[in-house]
Amino acid sequence: ATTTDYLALDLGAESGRGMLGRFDGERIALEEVHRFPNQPVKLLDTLHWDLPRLFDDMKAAIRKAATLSPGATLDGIGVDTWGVDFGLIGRGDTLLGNPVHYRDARTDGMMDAAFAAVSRERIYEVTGLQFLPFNTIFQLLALRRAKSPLLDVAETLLMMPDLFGWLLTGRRAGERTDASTTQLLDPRTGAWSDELCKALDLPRAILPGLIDPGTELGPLLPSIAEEAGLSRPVAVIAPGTHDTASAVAAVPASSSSSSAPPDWCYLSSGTWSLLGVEVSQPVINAETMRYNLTNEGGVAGTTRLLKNIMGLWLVQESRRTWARAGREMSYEELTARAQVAPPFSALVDPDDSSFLSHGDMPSRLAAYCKRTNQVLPSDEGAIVRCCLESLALKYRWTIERLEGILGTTIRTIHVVGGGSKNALLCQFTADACGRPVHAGPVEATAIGNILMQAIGRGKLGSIRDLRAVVARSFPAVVFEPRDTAAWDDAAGRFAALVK
Ligand code: LFR
Repeated sequence: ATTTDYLALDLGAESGRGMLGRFDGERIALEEVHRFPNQPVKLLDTLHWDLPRLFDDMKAAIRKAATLSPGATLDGIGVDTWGVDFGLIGRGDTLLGNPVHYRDARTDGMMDAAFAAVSRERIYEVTGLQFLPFNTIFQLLALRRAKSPLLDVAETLLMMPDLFGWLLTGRRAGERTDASTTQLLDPRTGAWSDELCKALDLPRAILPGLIDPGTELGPLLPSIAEEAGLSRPVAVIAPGTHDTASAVAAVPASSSSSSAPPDWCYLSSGTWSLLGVEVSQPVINAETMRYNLTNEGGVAGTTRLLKNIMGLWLVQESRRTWARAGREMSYEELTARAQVAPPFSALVDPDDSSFLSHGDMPSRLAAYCKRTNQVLPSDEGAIVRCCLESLALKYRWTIERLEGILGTTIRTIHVVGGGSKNALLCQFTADACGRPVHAGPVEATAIGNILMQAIGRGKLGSIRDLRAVVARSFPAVVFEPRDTAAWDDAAGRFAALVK
């Protein structure tokens, strides 16, 4: 069989990477061609993404991929990023400012402002999306309330991956999986919600036309192709452009049947921990609202019923705090110290809103512990251990809620993404949840991106085939549960913390 070559441009909140995937019809071989930091920039009081820098790094990745692929050709290029953030485009292809970081404080108070115009229940009923203060809907409301001039002149809103797609091709389109993170899309009709736009006075006309994952956006602009040294035109294909959609597409499980919920869950583990189940229809009811579960759009018409759990952000931001104070440590070193720290000294609900923004994380963890009559030890190992144990306990809590809502039993946890490399967290997860953890692949997001391009090009048939390719190419590492009694005790303590 002929092999085909695809480039995934996968941008995460901490770093981006260009991954070249060579697909021979059976297996995929992956090569990292370029890795680059993603450093937000504060301008006056607002935290921005550094779009020009990131785009330049994407072009560097294309250049390197062209050098590595035989004949300097590619069969596709696809972009995925985190959700909710966007850029605005005005007349004559004018980019209106740099996109703002979802952790920026501009959305403070916006959820309540929205609920004054349309009830929380109604927003949930229409969108099925969990309430996170940074959802696009609240960012747009913040712009409106600040009387931003941008909204007066914007022609088109493009989500981050669509924005890069536009810079690569000149075409404006909204890919569905990322559109589903806005809280402005009705998952039942698949259309933008006129009702919510009207109720909140948001400009419905700037929301783009929608395309499905696997759609060719257009050819790479000739000037970029030439700059990269590509020998012939390359198609830019929209994968599941929301990183979580791509990551879950590449979970090496047997695909869900079309009706019954599957007996496995996924945990896409990176800056965030996205834990949930793949379902065939959105599940929107009083319980999913109560537990703030979300229904995000997946590839091939699937829905991800999941919870956003604060994730390794707790450790990443602690590490940055220590580094600023001159105590620089690698993740490996921090994890090794956590491993030998005493168990269950203090527990936190990782999703406490005080942990959301940038800044001194250890102090916020300590303040949380104080508020809940616990003492957080001051050494780094104990703090990281507290974060990892608390995450594992929140995973258990979430799985139990999902099982109750779906009336199903979850037997296996598939952990994908960077966090699947953290053996301590994987073991904690298996122990806390009393279920085996199948860890890997680490680069699930890039793999899902690449194989969705292959589907778009007709080289692969279905999501089931896609997952079989992943399972053949990347054997999982299995962590069996042990030591579950100690975790049962901790789970009792933990439950009291979660409101
Ligand atoms: C993960 C992710 C989550 C989304 C968060 C913010 O990278 O895309 O799915 O809730 O980032 O956009």
